[in-house]
Amino acid sequence: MLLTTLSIFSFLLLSVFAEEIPDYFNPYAPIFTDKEIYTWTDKVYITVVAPSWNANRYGIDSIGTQDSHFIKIYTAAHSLEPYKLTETEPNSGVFTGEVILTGFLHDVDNDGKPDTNPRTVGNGPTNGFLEVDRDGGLTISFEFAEGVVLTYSALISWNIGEINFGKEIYLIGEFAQIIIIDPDMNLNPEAVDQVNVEIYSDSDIAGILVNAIETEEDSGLFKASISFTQNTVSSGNRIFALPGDAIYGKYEDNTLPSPYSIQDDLDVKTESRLESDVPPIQRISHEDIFVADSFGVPILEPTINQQLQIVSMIRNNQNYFQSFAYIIQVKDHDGTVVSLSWIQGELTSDQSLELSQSWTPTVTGSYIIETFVWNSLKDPISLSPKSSLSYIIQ
Ligand SMILES: [Ca+2]
Ligand SMILES: [Ca+2]
Ligand SMILES: [Ca+2]
Ligand SMILES: [Ca+2]
Repeated sequence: MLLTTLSIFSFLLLSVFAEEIPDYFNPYAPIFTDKEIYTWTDKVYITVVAPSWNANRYGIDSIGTQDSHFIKIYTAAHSLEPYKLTETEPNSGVFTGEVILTGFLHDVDNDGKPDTNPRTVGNGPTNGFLEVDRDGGLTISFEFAEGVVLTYSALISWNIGEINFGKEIYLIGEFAQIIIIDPDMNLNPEAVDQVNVEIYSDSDIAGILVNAIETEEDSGLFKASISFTQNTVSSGNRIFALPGDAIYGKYEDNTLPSPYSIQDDLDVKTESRLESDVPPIQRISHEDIFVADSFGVPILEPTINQQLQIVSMIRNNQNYFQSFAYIIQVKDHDGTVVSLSWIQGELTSDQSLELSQSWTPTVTGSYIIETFVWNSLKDPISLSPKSSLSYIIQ
């Protein structure tokens, strides 16, 4: 049978070479792979265009295992030979196969244990495994005809991982998506892999460790969904974060390309922000101010040298903590500020708070009392509309 096939092949080859042959018979370019650069654990799809090896137009032929016409798939240190490729259709003359690269022993998540299973085994067309190094290449050779060996090489390299949040800003109540792209962590191209990612916030620097799951068996793209809490501690995929916090994602890449060393690692980081779903100006409500005595009894006709309390009530309209700076400013009829003071503090979820500040007028006349609620004195954002009230001091 083998002899028959070979003799038919020889005949075809001779007759083909006897004529001026079309380009696709060019023996120096018929081996292809699906990529030019592979990572250490990729699946490699191989195609060889060899119409002259289509011995039977009505049946599926194969190449690579016939004596002295072996296909060899190899690196500097490891080799699969012979390796069979099979015809895609009975009369295509196109032969394909797959090989899974298995890398070398290496700890990819820094837990002290290697995470790969390097092995070199298989005879094709789809059952091959081949150990490869971080750098260097992979070569496929095919002894196409007596003394004519075709070779094709692809490169192997690790990649620097990327990390991103799905959005630049998240609102309270939304889920955040963290995305890590590192083809080197697609350790098994036929199964869903996962990577670890650290998530932390300004309010919880310790943060959480989250598993990001590969989106498909062979994608090298990993995702995790994160929720935010303002009322409970961080746990699982839930991170404690307050509005205004930066949210951080950090991936430790232990598979770095040259010139990094194989043992090097690199923290790859990204940042997003959590914002309140309540517009800033509505976050705190602010009741009308009034002037009272030290017992809180309103004074309708204040007089000079009387110690007055400027009283108001503020309320947090959010179900989480809010820091504030409450500013009280008194201006005389010329617009000159005669008293300026502030109170800084924090409101818990939906908390109401009565605030009072004393003022003792020393000159008769008309005054305007104004109050403002900001988030802080340093980086002020108004959390409530300004309140003002006119008084005549007698
Ligand atoms: Ca055929
Ligand atoms: Ca490990
Ligand atoms: Ca995978
Ligand atoms: Ca990597």
